[in-house]
Amino acid sequence: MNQDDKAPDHGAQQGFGTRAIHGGQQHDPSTGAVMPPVYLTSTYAQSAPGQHLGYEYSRTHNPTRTALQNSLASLEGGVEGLAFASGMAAIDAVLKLLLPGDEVVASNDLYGGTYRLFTKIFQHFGLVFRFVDMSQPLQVERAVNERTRLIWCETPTNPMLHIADIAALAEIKKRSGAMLVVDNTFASPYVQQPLALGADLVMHSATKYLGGHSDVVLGALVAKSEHLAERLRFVQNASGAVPGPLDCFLVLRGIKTLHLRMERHGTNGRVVAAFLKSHPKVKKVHWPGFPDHPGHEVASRQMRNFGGMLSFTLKDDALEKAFHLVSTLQVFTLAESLGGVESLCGHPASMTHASIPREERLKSGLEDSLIRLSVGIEDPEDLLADLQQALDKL
Ligand code: P1T
Repeated sequence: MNQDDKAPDHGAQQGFGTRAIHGGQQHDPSTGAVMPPVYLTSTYAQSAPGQHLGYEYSRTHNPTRTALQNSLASLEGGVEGLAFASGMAAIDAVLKLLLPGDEVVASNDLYGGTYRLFTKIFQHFGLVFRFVDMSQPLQVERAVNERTRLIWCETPTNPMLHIADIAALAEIKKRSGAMLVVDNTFASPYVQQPLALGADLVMHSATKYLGGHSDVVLGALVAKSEHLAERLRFVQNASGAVPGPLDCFLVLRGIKTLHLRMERHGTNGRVVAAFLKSHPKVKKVHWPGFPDHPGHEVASRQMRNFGGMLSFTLKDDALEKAFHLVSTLQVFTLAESLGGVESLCGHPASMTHASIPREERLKSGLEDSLIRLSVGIEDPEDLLADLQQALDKL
């Protein structure tokens, strides 16, 4: 497989499931292996200086990574996919396209690590961040000025499940000349296609739904234009935060069942959300599938289903009760991360979002007692029974 070979164009016209399995893939030319070999090599022989088969050094290119990157491009409908050592490394690469004085308008509800990277690292290099409620396009419009280079959007957001209208943001970015990046981690490419809605770049923590089995940490970007892909490819190689070939293989294997898993995450998410909403000990459930969710209309338009993520608070808001609940669940494991086949629960204020100051968390509605669920693909009755037993013990 030559890294310059463009993946066979299985085409956006083929269905998502077919692309998840075949998109950008070719059988190994030397053996016919159906899955790409895990190329555990750091370097490649040259017959004379500069004479090689398209691969020189594995920071720059590795055939297993090429196979994954081609798959990512096919799934998101972009010109090129780029894989990174983690989701954070992918975000880091995007921010490195900017210069001191450039401004970023970002969602005020974001994964805690993204907020930390923005405010504790890139702010020190002279970038300016403006955090707004992206479910209100007017707030974005007001925050954008002639120095804005990037609009950074999570939708649905982590952990409040706020919904931003990607097509409306794309209109704003067109007028401003900024680049629109969508962190598509919570939705996955099966559920939401940001590039088709006008975004320039999609980012993923592939650690989550793309990998799908909680066994790998990896990040991804998919660019809509060749120009953007080229700039990011430069950063990927120059900074060097690339994933190893085994990790690329694991994500590629996960992707092959993405469509099936996301269907089940969606139906289980719906069942769990409805159960919690009707439970007398639950105060509020954040899930965009409810008709009374403020983002429901936009989510119905831009998402294929409402995914498997939700968050909720208990009545009387006692922090000890939230701690008790997450510690009493048995099928749901108390752990960071999301998007795997197994159900997880978490307490964002002390875990995934602890690096965001409390005043900032409260601005986006992230209360101290909020509980987040990543609903897996187990039998739904067992998930409900687990929640019931834990709520009964409060
Ligand atoms: O963990 P990593 O692969 O580096 O991805 C970072 C990241 C980026 N964007 C979103 C929306 C994320 O949720 C994450 C990682 N999130 C968790 C670990 C979590 O439990 O929320």
